[in-house]
Amino acid sequence: MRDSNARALRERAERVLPGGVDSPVRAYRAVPGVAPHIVRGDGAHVHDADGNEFVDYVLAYGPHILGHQPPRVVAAVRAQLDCGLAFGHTVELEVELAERIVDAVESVEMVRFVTSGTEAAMSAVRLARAATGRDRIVKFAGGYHGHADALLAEAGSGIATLGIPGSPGVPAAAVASTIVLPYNDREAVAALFEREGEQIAAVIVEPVAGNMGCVPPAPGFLHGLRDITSKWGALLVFDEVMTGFRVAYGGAQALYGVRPDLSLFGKVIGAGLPVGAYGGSRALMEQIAPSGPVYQAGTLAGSPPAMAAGGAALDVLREQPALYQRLDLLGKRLQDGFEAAAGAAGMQCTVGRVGSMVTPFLGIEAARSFDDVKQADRESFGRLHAAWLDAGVLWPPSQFETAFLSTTHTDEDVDRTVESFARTLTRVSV
Ligand code: KE4
Repeated sequence: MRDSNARALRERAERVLPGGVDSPVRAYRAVPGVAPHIVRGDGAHVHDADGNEFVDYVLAYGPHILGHQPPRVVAAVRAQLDCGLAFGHTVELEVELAERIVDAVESVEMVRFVTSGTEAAMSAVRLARAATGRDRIVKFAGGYHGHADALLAEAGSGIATLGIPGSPGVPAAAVASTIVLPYNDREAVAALFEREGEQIAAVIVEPVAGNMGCVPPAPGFLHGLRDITSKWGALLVFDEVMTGFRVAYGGAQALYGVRPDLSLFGKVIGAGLPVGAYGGSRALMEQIAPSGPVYQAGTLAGSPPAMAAGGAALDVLREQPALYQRLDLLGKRLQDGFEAAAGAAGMQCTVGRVGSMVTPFLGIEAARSFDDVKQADRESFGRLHAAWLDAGVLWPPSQFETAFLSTTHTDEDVDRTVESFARTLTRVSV
């Protein structure tokens, strides 16, 4: 892989952007390679300034479920650009996208759009605290809900990738009401609520963990959270920023049959443009200003081009439900390939997967919690990632990030990825 332009861009970027990036994971600090200088994406592939082409499993960390530049999305955005970018007034596109989400997600009667998953999470926590009159919130180790102070305790994603315990600048008071438990540990949640359930406003959870690599919920875990929170009058918040409209059109809550009180969305509902959203019952959501007293606002919330993009993407997914079967088949092909290759190489490997969210964990046999995945062989992952870069496979540059497939990936893309994985395993000492 040629990378002189990538190196030049990184050097220039590091002079004006901290770490040369606008989001830490893009700095490739946990892997040997240099982040490619991507100039164009189409379908499942991206092209860089050095003339390399990659099959893309980053997909901007989730939005591009339909691949890069899906025609319906591009056309919708182009049409909106001809009308204007932002007006500071409600436009029909916002209402249409909200109606699609309300129609798709049974637990959601109203939504509020914001411009990131972080804003959605912080707003939902504020609403849960206001609605219950309680302060404490429960999150799970390795769970990532954006970078708002209260939620940065033992977070996943970039915090885990960089191995930083939390973040300087977050006052102890900001996380004093945040309780962190092990993911998939229903008993720990039950015991906590027995001790202090009447002080807990909400449990916030990724229904499929995607920010410690892909870790599916253990059988009964999500139903257990629903039962416990209902019993104690706490709210259950599903962070579906990554899983919403990805693992099923109705999200993970439809897939697992658990009805949360509040849901977060992002990524797919913006199809690559900045969007976040939180939603729930009318009784809860009408407590948000100006209907109610809980304040939240945003200059570019409900951005018309972003609403156009998300609306077009959801239309394609709703009109073609077979796309979810296709995504699951591709994900299974990738998982089966990884498992067969690891078996043939006599290497320990467990693959976390739900639909088109996939992560191979090298050197461990099970990945049920953050403690489990922290035991994975990150050095071997780094060598695998570098080999994939050389082979034209763009994989998230961290063991603690989920890879994604799109409806434009082909069996050949997947097979090429597995072949490179197999070749590398024979050289990687695990
Ligand atoms: P943003 O503020 O980055 O839009 O969303 C935060 C967020 C909230 N909840 C979940 C489940 C998420 O996955 C995210 C963001 N995901 C990461 C990928 N692990 C974004 C990538 C990045 O930080 O650059």
